Amino acid sequence: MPSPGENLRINADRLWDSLMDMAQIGPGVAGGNNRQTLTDSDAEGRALFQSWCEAAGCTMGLDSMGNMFARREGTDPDALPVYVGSHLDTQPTGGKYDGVLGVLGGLEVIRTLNDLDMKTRHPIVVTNWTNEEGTRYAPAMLSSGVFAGVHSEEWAKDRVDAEGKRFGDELSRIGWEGDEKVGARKMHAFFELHIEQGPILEVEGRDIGIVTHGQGLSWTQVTVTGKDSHTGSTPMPMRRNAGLGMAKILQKVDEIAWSHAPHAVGAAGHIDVHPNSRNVIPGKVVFTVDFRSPELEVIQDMEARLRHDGQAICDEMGLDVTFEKVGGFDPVAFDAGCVGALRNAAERLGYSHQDIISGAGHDACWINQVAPTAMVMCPCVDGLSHNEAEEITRDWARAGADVLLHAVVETAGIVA
Ligand code: HGY
Ligand code: MN
Ligand code: MN
Repeated sequence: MPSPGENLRINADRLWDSLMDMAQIGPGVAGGNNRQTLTDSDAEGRALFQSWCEAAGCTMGLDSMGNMFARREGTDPDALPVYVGSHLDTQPTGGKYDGVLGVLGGLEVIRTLNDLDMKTRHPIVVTNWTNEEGTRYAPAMLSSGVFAGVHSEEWAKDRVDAEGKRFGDELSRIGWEGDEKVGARKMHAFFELHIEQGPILEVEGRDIGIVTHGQGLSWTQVTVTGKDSHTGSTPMPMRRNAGLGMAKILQKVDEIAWSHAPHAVGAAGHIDVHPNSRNVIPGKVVFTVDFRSPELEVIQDMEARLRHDGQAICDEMGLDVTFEKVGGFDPVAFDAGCVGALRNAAERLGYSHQDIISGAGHDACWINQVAPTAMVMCPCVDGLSHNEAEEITRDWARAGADVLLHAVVETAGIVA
């Protein structure tokens, strides 16, 4: 089958307009987005996405985890579809492009093929995965994980948020729980376009990152228990300060990550202090340690040292401590064929590019377990993401979507 010509390009203004229109839904307080999963704004964003897909002639599917599928027919209805997509949910102080660029970049592929009345042998399906972020409901990439058979649907639907609201109940409440059995769909391939969420591509002056691997992730929830008491009248030797115990453990987390420089990273982004009152020694602190590395044995070493050193710190301070693994996945190597299709596309289109390892986790990391999968990245300004000031340029969005278009079309097979 013919390769797409180098003049096959997306409509960059249309893509940008759609990104800006979607950004109006679930606005943040500083120019970004707070469109957290299974909220009313998530439902609103889903409805807008569905209206665009239907306007583009797609037929819609919805599975029992709320994963959305917009299908453009191919000439061979029996051929497994090429899937393309990402996520529309955001962090509470999220940006306009994390995830959204991949979903709307996939829709732009469909829109461009419609403009040109181009046919492909394999159908193409644009996907919105529910709860990629894992911020309201841990773990991250929850629904693509259920789709890939990593989590059971029952376990996923029993996850609760900070207010005790159950995932399954919230999915049903917003009206986006489908009848389709999650994971029943079979894929010819899956491609995901995503912003880098780090500084490498911008610093190197590259338009495109060809993602060969995704680093592994480990989330350990730590609960330190001491004793609530008065910050003024409790003598220092009598204190059982869970907050201080957490501080010492987080210092150790930083040391552990640095000990595996330059690739390993570690921090805690989620911290709940109880009772969180100005004049009460914290009697209980719950926090999640996020370790990542491209090497599995490094992740395992960091997890083990957290437990060992954290226990020693708490023993010495007379504190109780528990450790619970609440999320994680091994480092990922993406499909060489799909990676090659993306790299050939960047070459053909004349975009500067380099291979890169993804620092963030993505739905593609799980889908890679059930279908040939690869990712393409574009830079983001100052490498900033998970921040309302997240920004990209129109040209970076164009480059990423052009490369995605070529790889998807080539993999789906152009029917002249
Ligand atoms: O945590 C991650 O890497 C992703 O942004 N959910
Ligand atoms: Mn993302
Ligand atoms: Mn994210």
